[in-house]
Amino acid sequence: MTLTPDELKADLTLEQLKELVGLVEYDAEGDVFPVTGWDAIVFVVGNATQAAHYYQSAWGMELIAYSGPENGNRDHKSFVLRSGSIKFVVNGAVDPDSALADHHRRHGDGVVDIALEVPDVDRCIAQARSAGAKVVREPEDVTDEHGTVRIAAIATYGETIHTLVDRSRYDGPYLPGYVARASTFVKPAGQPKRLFQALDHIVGNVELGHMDEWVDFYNRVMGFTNMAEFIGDDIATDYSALMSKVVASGNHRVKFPLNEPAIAKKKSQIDEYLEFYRGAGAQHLAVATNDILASVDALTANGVEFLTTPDSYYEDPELRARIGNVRVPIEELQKRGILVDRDEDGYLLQIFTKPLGDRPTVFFELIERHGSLGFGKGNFKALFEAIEREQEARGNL
Ligand code: TYF
Ligand code: FE
Repeated sequence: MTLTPDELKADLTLEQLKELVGLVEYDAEGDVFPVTGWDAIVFVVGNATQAAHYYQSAWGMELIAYSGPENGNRDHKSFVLRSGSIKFVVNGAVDPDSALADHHRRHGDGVVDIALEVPDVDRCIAQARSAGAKVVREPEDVTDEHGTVRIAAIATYGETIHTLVDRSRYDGPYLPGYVARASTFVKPAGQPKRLFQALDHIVGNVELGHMDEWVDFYNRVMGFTNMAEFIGDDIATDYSALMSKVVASGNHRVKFPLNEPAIAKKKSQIDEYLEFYRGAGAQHLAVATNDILASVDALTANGVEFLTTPDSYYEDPELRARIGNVRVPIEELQKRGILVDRDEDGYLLQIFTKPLGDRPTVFFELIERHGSLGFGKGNFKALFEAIEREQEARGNL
């Protein structure tokens, strides 16, 4: 396993990345759809100019590229931001007749494209097509003075797509059509260099009864394998009101939990999402940090709001016994509302933000892994109770 160019640029070592996001060794021979890693996560937002500021000022991201009316793109503004090995792209309509304006009216702020870097775009498209996937962009070379990218795209759940990019012959800041652009924003003194270093997983919410269909899509079309962690009927009816299964690329760089609503005692948070997003879409992005305490402190100081965790969670003797020793006293986690879970491979620390935009749809998770390859199964009850408190405050429970 080697590092991708973006991981190299982020000064990560393979060992650090393995620890951060839980990579596994796998046999690349026979992979029908080889994926190198995440390329970029593309958002449509109501105001990209201000969203780009938010991702810099609140999330400590760095502006690296731009496309907009000043360089010939009269349709929309597009800002490319980076933190460690992750790129976020925020797009907002300039032209009132832009398709993005329409997309935004229907879905609100959200993820339109989970772009993946692949070594062989044509091979992936041939595989996807033969497995019945919808190809929304045929493979093509796009060239500028920085070189050539080969690019194509397939549809996934809702109106979300996976762009597939081979950028091995390209050294521009993002894609042809973009110019390099640096942040003018000055970081607050004392803030860590980065608040997150990598992307761990992106969760998709799909309609009732469709989870297995999408698990099957990722199995058949993209050769992803199922991970052990899932939320079945048993957990669903008692408190989560959702079912969930996880698929991952061969080396686990790319992990996609997939949720569907479940009929339970309360209205499912997944139904609330589907109602306000107007269909299936990306629910949360989990970003990996190697110091979740410092990240939460900086984000909180920058005005980012997290779900709260009651003191009873930390005082539960069963939890304490199960968790054992972690790298800091439990009180340090309690002060910040950070959740902790342990499994046979190790432990993880995690915390969830409130929804990022105006609609109760997409949110972020911060995750610090110490060996655990899971998703915080032991925290599901406390987490879903916290989400339901928010849902209730919004009048959607
Ligand atoms: O990604 C996961 O599975 C965990 C748990 O609505 C989770 O972060 C699952 C569903 C959900 C929120 C969190
Ligand atoms: Fe998660």
